[in-house]
Order: sequence, then structure tokens, then C-alpha cells
Amino acid sequence: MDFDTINLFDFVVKEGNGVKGLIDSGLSKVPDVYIQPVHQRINKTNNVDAQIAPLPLIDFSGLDGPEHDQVEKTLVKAAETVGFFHVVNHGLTVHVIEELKDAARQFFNQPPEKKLVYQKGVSPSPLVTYGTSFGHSFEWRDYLSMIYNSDDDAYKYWPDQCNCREVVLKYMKTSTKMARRILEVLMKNLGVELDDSMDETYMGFMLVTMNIYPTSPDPELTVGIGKHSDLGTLTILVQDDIGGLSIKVQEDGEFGKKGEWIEVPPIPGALLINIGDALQVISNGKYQSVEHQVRTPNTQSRVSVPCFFNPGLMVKIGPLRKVVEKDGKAKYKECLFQDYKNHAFGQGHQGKKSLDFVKITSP
Ligand SMILES: O=C(O)CCC(=O)C(=O)O
Repeated sequence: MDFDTINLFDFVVKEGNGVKGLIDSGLSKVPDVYIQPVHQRINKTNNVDAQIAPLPLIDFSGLDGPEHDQVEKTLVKAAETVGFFHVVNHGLTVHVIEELKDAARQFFNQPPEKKLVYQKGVSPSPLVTYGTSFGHSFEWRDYLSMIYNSDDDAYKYWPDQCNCREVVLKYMKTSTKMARRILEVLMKNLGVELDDSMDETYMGFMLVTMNIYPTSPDPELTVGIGKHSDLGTLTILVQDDIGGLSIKVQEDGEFGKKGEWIEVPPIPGALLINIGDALQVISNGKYQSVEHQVRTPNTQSRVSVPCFFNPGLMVKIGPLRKVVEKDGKAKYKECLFQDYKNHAFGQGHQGKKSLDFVKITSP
């Protein structure tokens, strides 16, 4: 297909084909708008290195056994340093993980008119959005995102085709238990006892996104998702075995030098968990959100399914009083999570720049 003569916007966005549709149409050249400036590209010259120490691997079942203290320590250290870790024995069966990836692939494999019904503006509910990043940062990715309010709303509005709704609900329920347990450990380390009444503060706004990263005629020119940190408290990620996610090292140490980018190879059956900005703010900087990005795959499309845990939109995020007392000063000012989110979305993907919105700079 010749995209010099037909309108790219119409094809990708209006007709619901997405980036996947471009590739399926036999595209042979990356359209100019998708060519990333050199500093945004993800390749060896931009220092992404696959030869690194593996991320911490946490056996979640150890939290209920004699290794409990050691597992807690590893978890806390991972959150304080590299900000990303793998978890095994997490309670999500291999079967559900496979179902989840299949559901994502099947959803995006549907004809555009089936996906188009969930596009912003026409979707039956603002809880569900099918989209692509045309016009913002021109990332080489399509997505379907589902916000969780209640089971009732999920049954009413989430897509029931391709088993999406059932399997995402299963994923979300298990992930919620896992996230709560992780937050309990991390908060206990800060001297705060987490109870159910704090769910709104730490996980009041939850969503699952299905991402597809198609191949591209020249994967070095395009970017799956640009440099960003997640906004909330925790993210739990299911990914297939293609790989392509890289993270920025926070501090000199076993994972590399501060500022270096390292690739995170997938571990079959493991979930990948990372800290988000809100937890960095709440912990007064003890726990680190982490800049990450995804390159375009070379030979086969990749799917990933992050489950994002965020504070409720009307929750005021700010450093915990107990931690501030200990540290002597607050590093961040309070703000409504909704305002933080709106500010970050308005900026597009710019590393960890969104945190400047709440950072207190010393006079
Ligand atoms: O696909 C991935 O590995 C990461 C996805 C991600 O960073 C996001 O959806 O915000």
C-alpha cells in the first residue's frame, strides 16, 4: 500500500487499523512521522546492553515460609535500588498467563471494525479504550486499556470477545492480592501498617492494558514505547518471550552504572513488577520509580499486559508523615493524584520529568 497517496491518519486511526494494520498491509518503509529523532531511538549506539546482572528474582511463596524475613529484605532492597524485579510462585497459573497473551493477540488480530468500537469517543464507556499513539509521540504500538471500577462495570463494558474480559478479570484479582502483599511489606519497612482502609490510597484506581508491538520495516527507526516511568504505586507485567523492554539504572551497582540502559529478558512464567512515581512520592524517595522503554521487535510482534495500581484519583499523594519526620524534610509536595496524572499525560513520555511537578527544590 502506498501511504504517500492515502491518508495515514485515516487508515491508522479513523479506520481503526492501528500500527498493526500498517504492517499487515505489507508496508515496506517506515512513514516519516514514525521515524524517531536519533536520541529517542533504542539501539546499541544508545547504550542498551543485554549483558547485565539479572534483576532480583523473588519467590513469592517464600513470604509464607521460613524464608519470610529474607524475602522481605530482598523485596525492600529491590524497591530501593533497581526498582524492577521478577516474581515467581505468584499465584497466577501458567494457564492464565497463556490465556492472557492469547486474548491480547486475538483481540488485535480482529478486523479493524471490531476494535474501532472501543476507540475513544465512541467506546460504550470511558472505562475501555482501544488506541494507538498517532499524533502524540508516534510510538509503534497499539493498545486496549480497561479501567476497573467494579465487577459489574467490567461485565457491562469490557470487551467479551476473545476471552478478554474473563481472563483480564482473573489476572487483575490475583495481581491485586499480590500488589497488596508487596505494598504491606514495603510500608512495614517504612513503619506503616497497611490495612484495607488504605486500598483507596494505594490501589484506588486500577487498569489493565493490552499492548501489541508489531515489527516494523526498520525497527531501529521506530520505538515501541518511549522513555517513561509509571505514575502509580506498582505495575505488574505479563509479557511474552520476545523481549525488548529496557530500564535505566538508578544508581551505580551490580546492575550497571547510573544512567545506563539495560535490557530485561523475559523469564517464562515470571511476572515483572516495578515501582511507580506515586510510591516514590509517598515514600519520600525511599522507593524508586524507574524509567523504561520498549524497542520495536525485529522478527515477530510482541505482546505485553501491564496491570497498573494507582492511588484513587481524588487521593492526595504526598510523603508519609512518619518518613518525613525521620528524614527531616519532605522531598515532594502534596497533590491530587488526578492532577499528577493529568499533568503527566499532558507532557507525553519524557522519562521521569513528571516528578518535577511535585518535587520540592531547595532554595
Ligand atoms: O510492554 C512493556 O514491557 C512495558 C509497557 C509499558 O511500559 C506501559 O504500558 O506503560
